[in-house]
Amino acid sequence: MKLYYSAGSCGLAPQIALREAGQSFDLVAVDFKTKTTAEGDYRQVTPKGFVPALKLDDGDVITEGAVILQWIADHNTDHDLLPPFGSRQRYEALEWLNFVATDLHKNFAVMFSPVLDTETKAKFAEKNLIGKFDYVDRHLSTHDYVLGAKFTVADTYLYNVLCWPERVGLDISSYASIRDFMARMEQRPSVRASLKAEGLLS
Ligand SMILES: N[C@@H](CCC(=O)N[C@@H](CS)C(=O)NCC(=O)O)C(=O)O
Repeated sequence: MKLYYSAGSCGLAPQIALREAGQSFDLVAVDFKTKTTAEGDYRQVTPKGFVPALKLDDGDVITEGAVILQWIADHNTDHDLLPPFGSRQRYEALEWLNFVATDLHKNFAVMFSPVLDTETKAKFAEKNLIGKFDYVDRHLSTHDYVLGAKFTVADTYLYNVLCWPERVGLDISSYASIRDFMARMEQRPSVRASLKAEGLLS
């Protein structure tokens, strides 16, 4: 199995999930500018050109981070990375995956845009991100992980995007529960190993 990623991007969450699932995998770095990897043209792997992509041993390729996370959980059920099919808790986890993908991840994408100026980005963040950090912080003030005591793949995605505020000039240090969540996640061997593999931790 191969996980296509780029250091510091949204490929971190599936990498953490694969490690939590005890899966062996190879990491393949993608150059965003040229859309190439050491293997060649990344668009041959996925015409979307985005990371993450998970290539299975039979050559099948799964894309979309939130879906890759569900695939990892559903193919490693002994690791309890998502609640059982049909349970209310499963839909709560899926709500979070969707919220992170659409309301956090994609709003962060605007903050990384090279075509917007700093002032526009600050206004955008004020309207589209800050209130969401308030919501996440409030939730985490009563939940160690997204679903409570139990770690799921939703935590990997939330952790992944909450690594980004500093990089886009947003100070979220006043959110104590987010800070505690990040520290809790960083105690997990899977997170530390993933950060190391991406060169983000020595
Ligand atoms: N819809 C995709 C979006 C993934 C995405 O935005 N990936 C970014 C990195 S976080 C990317 O590959 N960007 C490549 C580029 O900007 O050239 C998903 O949810 O997985």
